[in-house]
Amino acid sequence: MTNKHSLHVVALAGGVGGAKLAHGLSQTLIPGRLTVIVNSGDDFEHLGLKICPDLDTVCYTLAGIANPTTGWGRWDESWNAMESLERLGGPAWFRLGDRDLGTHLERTRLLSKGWTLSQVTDEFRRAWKIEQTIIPVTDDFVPTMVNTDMGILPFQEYFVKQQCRPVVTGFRFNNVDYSNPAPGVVDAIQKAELVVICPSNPWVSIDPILAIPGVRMEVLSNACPVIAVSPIIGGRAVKGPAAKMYLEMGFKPSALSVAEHYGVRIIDGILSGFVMDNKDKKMSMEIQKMGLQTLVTKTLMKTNDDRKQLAQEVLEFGKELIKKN
Ligand code: FO1
Repeated sequence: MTNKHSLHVVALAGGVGGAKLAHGLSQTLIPGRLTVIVNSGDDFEHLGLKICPDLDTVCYTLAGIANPTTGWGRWDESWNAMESLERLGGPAWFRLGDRDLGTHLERTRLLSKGWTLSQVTDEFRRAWKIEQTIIPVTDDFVPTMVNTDMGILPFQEYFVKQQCRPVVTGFRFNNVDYSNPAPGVVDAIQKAELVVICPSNPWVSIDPILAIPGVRMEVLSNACPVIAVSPIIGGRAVKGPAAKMYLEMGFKPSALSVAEHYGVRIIDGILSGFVMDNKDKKMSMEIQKMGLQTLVTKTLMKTNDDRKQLAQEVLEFGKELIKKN
């Protein structure tokens, strides 16, 4: 690996795909130069515990303790508590492993003592020896609600309980107008020399971040490049329901649709650059015609080397855009 980069970078991330690129960035940037701002729209209360799936996925991944098979939850997990709960007839549709449960128990305990979610996250990050900053986008409860043909469903009921089967017609971020960015979010965006939108679901991972009052505006007020990495490769989502959502919302799932979703900064969007997979090379001209600089490369991250390689290329691309700015 070449020398680490010293840019101040903000990464916006949701779950598994976002966490992988954030992990790559954390390994290619000098400690302290990366701030990962994480979606909190998936958060919910379950079994009396505060569960923050995307926050935990990002933390576990950067700490090197994530489950490599599922992408979420802990590595080397056991399921005794779930088995015991199930035997008693309790709700076992949302699988919480024994090790993972420790996180939710301690987070819930600290929150009940008056800590904020961002304070708890910072405490956990230190305990897990993560050297980069990780912040939930907001300390307020702004749950994503999914409008479907089965009615309005809280996100985890749609995603896990119903296995993303209902047809999606829209999304709502409850309480968003009354929410504020968590401490550190605005500062990090103002200081950023590059903003990277990780390959997360645009509808339910990135939009809930940009919807928190002030966040989108701060990104736009900073003249630095904003680069998105497409989570759609060859018309399919690498993981999760993004492609299905695009179809159901009336769009063809493609890298182009993702670029159009975020839009171009000089018009009324947010992006200056777009990173897409080799498989979608044919679309790059069309995306350039929108007014975006493009990087076509291998974006599928199967190994840790893939994460570092993609991060390295995104940072080099970002530096080129900074020079052109
Ligand atoms: N996803 C599932 O598909 N099934 C589960 O039982 C499940 C449990 C779970 C527990 C803790 C956690 O942090 C995440 C968990 N996830 C599970 C993943 C999660 O709900 C989604 O991947 C995200 O919300 C989407 O980014």
